[in-house]
Amino acid sequence: MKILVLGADGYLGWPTAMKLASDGHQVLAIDNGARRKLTREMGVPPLCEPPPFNERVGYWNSIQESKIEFQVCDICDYPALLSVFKEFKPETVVHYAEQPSAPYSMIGHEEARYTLENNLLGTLNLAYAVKEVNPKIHILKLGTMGEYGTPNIDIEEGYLEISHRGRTDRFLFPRQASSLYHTTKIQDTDLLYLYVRTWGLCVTDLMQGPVYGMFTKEMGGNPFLQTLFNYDHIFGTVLNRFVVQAAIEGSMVVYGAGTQRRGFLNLVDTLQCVALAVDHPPKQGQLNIFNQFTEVFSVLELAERVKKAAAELNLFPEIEHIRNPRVESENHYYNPKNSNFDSLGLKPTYLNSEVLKEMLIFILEHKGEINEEILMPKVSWH
Ligand code: USQ
Repeated sequence: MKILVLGADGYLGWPTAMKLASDGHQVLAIDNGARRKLTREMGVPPLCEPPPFNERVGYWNSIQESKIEFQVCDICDYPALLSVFKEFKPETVVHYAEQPSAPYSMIGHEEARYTLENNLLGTLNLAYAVKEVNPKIHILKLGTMGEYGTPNIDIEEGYLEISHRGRTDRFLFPRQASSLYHTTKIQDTDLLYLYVRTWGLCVTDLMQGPVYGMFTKEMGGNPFLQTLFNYDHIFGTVLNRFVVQAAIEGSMVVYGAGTQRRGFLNLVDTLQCVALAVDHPPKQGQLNIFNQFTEVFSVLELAERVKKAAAELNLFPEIEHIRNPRVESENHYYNPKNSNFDSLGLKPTYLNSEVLKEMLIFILEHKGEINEEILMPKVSWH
């Protein structure tokens, strides 16, 4: 299949491009360098920054049969995006090209404006390019479990049937996010749903939980093929941060009580889910929504698991609770469904000591490169 990967230089985009190429697809990887630029501007570089996008793709192509084409393109530039579509003629588009950080989106007006503009305009341009070039192209869009928030009812996969005054209808599941970033994902879903109903587009929206991990089969332990691994307070996801904090025997910083619960998954399962979704496109005029996580944990449970795995390596980090810099529920009901990927055949990689120790050992080897100044949160919602 001809697959366009938008945002192919990022934490998820690069491993996805390699995986889809290895699976035999013809991959065109697109990126505008935003993730590296933002982390540079904020002074929060990733651990062992891999070579620039063009060099990384060039290196992959020099050692692999399955080549990846690449192009620098900002999807907010509609004429540029349209010409990519017209030349490459993709059958599937995987869309990761968004500002992905909740804390970044809450820094101030400029960051909020950028997040809103970048994420919504990119999605709008994508919908228009697909309509213009071929409405049958399958759009695979990365959404987030954070769109649902933490409602006091079970979270279904995308839709909810509601009976009201004797009548029944099916709606998008109620959404109530707790950051501007997560809100742009809700708005993306609304935009795509509009064009699914109006133009008959064919969309899969992946409601993904926080991802952890740094290794995939295609990287093969090669530092040139490593993904961007952020552990800072803006771009690092919680478990990746805890593992780095544990490796330096610092404090694993739990926001508030740590009783807030989320659905997590390993990076390798993100790739599995995307590959399964590529192989199972919706019908024309259909929006499929899949909840993409494998296990639910509270933040405190994660910290305790990391502490236990670290002890097996003679590392003794502390768990430190600080006032929650975010406005989010800490004590809440949480029962999200995730049976769609199970029925497509997902084989989860569960979080255990071995998974954590493999990460800890890698991080220990690069301990000297860890910047302790970027660990404590400096962005507050309050
Ligand atoms: N948290 C801590 N300590 C930390 C960092 C986070 O206790 O050092 C807590 C947060 O308060 C939150 C939870 O851990 O309750 C998850 O935070 P996170 O930073 O790992 O995840 P989040 O900001 O929600 O965003 C991440 C990705 C985003 C993706 C989302 C999935 O950055 O792109 O959409 O996970 S979800 O959270 O399900 O919406």
